[in-house]
Amino acid sequence: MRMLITGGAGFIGANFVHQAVREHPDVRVTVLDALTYAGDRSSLAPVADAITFVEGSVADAALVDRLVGESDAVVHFAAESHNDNSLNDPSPFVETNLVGTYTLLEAVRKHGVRYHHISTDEVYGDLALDDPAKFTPETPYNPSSPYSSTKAGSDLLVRAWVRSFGVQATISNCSNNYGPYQHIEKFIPRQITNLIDGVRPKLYGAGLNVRDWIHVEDHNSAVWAILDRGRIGETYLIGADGETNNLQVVQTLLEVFGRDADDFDHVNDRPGHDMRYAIDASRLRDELGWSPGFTDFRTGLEATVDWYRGHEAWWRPAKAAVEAKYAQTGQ
Ligand code: NAD
Ligand code: TDX
Repeated sequence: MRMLITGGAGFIGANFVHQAVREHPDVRVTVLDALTYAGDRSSLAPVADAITFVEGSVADAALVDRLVGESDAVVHFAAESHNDNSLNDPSPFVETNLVGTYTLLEAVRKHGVRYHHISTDEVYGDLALDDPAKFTPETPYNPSSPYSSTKAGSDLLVRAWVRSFGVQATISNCSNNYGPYQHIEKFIPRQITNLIDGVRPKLYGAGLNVRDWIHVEDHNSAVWAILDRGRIGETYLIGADGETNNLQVVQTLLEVFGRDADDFDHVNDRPGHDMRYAIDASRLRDELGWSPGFTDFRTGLEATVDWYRGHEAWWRPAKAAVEAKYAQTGQ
């Protein structure tokens, strides 16, 4: 089986490539990644000899056509992925998330290749804190940010290519991931690396916003289950019942670092900040028999803290620039 993995030098993609090499030796992996600020070839160093790496964009039609033509399956992780960046400059989000997905879809249509589309729960908008509901595959799309709207648009392209052209595709919409190799612009690794540096964590607004945290290994094991046993044309929601508000995350990290529970700063809120995400993953659990391996958030966080402590050379080069950028918006 020849698998093309886009965005394999990013957070979730790199962990997926590691999992592929470790657990699926029958799969021959080719990674296509543009190595933007979020991509890091060193994340693939431990598996470099076992894969083929191609530097390039998913929006490059000639390159994508060639690579898809040499593959049996495509798993599409590549994206511009950070909400805050999308508020500063939406244009790369449109190019990569919309044009890039369109380019891949045209190639899988031409070559008759199996396609799995990685997406986010943010396409559904947000839920109120006092709402007992969770997102289901039937929840209407209602994205809030330039990031989530381009992801929503890319999902709709996939659905249309399935229905109109019979493309052999599946979609997954996952909740917030944490774990090794996550860029330090994101909430959890930003606060871990702040704490390592003796800096106070930064909480947007009151910190009551809820995210449904899942360990990246569990997201990826669910993607393998869908590739293995998923129904073509179907959408699967991926989540591990990890609803936690941002204040609780910061206070757990403060405890892990042996710091006082109030040793953090409230900073400017994100414009349009989604209040709560929550996933009903029963289709994945019931139909495909998937379940998460990380069920205790604190244990997963501690392992993640250990990883960042042990991999300072990986994140240190980006730290000053990330913090300088946040300082411009008072965050
Ligand atoms: P990331 O920003 O860490 O990595 C994105 C990768 O894509 C990088 O390696 C980057 O170089 C590459 N890339 C960007 N533009 C490209 C282009 N035009 N051509 C080729 N490669 C390009 O992102 P992530 O957090 O690993 O997210 C991966 C996927 O999972 C995205 O589709 C995202 O929407 C989705 N997702 C993420 C989360 C999360 O919590 N991080 C949750 C649900 C879904
Ligand atoms: O310093 C911070 N302080 C803070 O309070 C940062 C960076 C974030 N936050 C808040 C904003 C969110 O409520 O923490 C929460 C998580 O923020 P992010 O890590 O930026 O994630 P989010 O915006 O929820 O989106 C993430 O999950 C869904 C990923 O970045 C997306 O790619 C994915 O689709």
